Amino acid sequence: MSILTRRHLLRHAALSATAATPAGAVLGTAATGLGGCEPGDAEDHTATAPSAATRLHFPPDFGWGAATSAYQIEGAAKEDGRGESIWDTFSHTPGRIRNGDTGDVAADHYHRYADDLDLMRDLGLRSYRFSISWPRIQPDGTGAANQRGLDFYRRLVDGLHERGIAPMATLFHWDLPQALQDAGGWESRDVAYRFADYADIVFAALGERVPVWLTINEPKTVVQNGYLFGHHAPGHRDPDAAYLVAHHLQLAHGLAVRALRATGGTGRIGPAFNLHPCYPADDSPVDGSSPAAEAARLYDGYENRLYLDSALKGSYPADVLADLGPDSRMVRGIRDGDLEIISSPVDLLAVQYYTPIYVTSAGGTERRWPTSEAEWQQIYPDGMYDILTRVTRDYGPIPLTVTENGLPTPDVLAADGTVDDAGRVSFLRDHLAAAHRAVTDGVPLESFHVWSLLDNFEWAEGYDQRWGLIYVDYPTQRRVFKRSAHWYRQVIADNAL
Ligand code: IFM
Repeated sequence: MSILTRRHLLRHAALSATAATPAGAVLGTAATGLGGCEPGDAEDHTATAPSAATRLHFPPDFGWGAATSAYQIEGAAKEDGRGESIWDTFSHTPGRIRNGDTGDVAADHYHRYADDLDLMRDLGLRSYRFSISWPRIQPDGTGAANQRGLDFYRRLVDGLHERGIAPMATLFHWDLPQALQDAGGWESRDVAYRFADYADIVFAALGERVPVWLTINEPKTVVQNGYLFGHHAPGHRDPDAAYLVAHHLQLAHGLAVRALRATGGTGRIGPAFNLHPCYPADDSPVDGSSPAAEAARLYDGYENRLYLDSALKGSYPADVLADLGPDSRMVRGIRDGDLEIISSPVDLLAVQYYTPIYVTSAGGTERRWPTSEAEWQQIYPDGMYDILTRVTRDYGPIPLTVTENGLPTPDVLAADGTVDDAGRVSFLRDHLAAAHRAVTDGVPLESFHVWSLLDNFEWAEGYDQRWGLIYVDYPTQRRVFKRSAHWYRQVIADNAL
């Protein structure tokens, strides 16, 4: 592994070790600037809507959506036969999660899903992206299906249809059954095949009712946070294992695509990648030969091409393989035929954009824009444009959906019952404007999902960060539309910014 890669890892380790972002550097606090936004952007734009001529109209039938994931909102950790996942184990391990929080109750969505569906309808959503909890379907990760788990998702999907909202289901959003972790987790090639079995069960039960499937949510986050830096489950710090895990996650993706095709159904399917545009910190041309450009290119290999190239081109990037070296567990773990499976044709690509990365000639990184409460997130809306146009340019006109975009803001429920998250309104408006510009320039973007519908369990940050359009008062589980939810409802109704 090269010096650059070690620096890449160190940079992440440093970020992950950082405590909360210093006050004053946070978007949405009174004293801060808004990266990528104009001065005064924290104003309520619902009150100053642009004239019809200057509005940004989205394509007819644009899929306005919001996203969640099972462990982050469902709670009901021990109900209806649900097994344990690695996030149950991890969150109950002292010292792993801020304030000792767990997903045991979360937003209690498992019990309140019908009310939450009504909130989605009130918001005007046309698409809802959620994930299915593998340990609800197969408590130990193998064997017969747990019917009560399937029934929950059947009720959820039916409720979406009744309200005219299209379901978009993610098969895996990090909650691996603990029993499979005990058998080696994603380091074990066999787990990719167990995932395909699980996918078979889910497709048989829900395949007719779910028009869009996503396979694995953010394999890169599992690789980096779960296996390089250890601040996500399963909490390992093992670079050699990490990239073998990347390969097995990609293999699992391809097997699930094939499983859906084998049903003969009409559902569409694709991967969900969090993509970070990587820029040379010295502002030299991205495709140039300056040391910073070269360093940024390898960084891009680890952040983006490792996943994009294998799924969409059928090859791993040569620079990353060379950097890992022929003796790495990943390179040794690639078998004949794997890349054909991984690159099984997909119907769409789900893009999740949060932050850019600026890479120095020495392979380190620099911050250029203010961060949100999530210290890893620089606020740079143009990155949305860059990543969407780049994917279309490099991988062809595959339909795209943005399945996550958002930020945490320091939201407070005021005495008058309102939540004024002006920073979220500014952020979403600027990122949607960038997405619109990409559409104007020919990107086949079909939908956009805000992360997140509800405040929820933000992994190692517990409930400290609030990412939702809808505020959750955890002691009472009361839901309150934030200012951003009112604003988003209007955007959806107008189909325009
Ligand atoms: O909350 C997460 C989500 O689970 C995956 N994408 C990033 C979000 C914010 O960190």
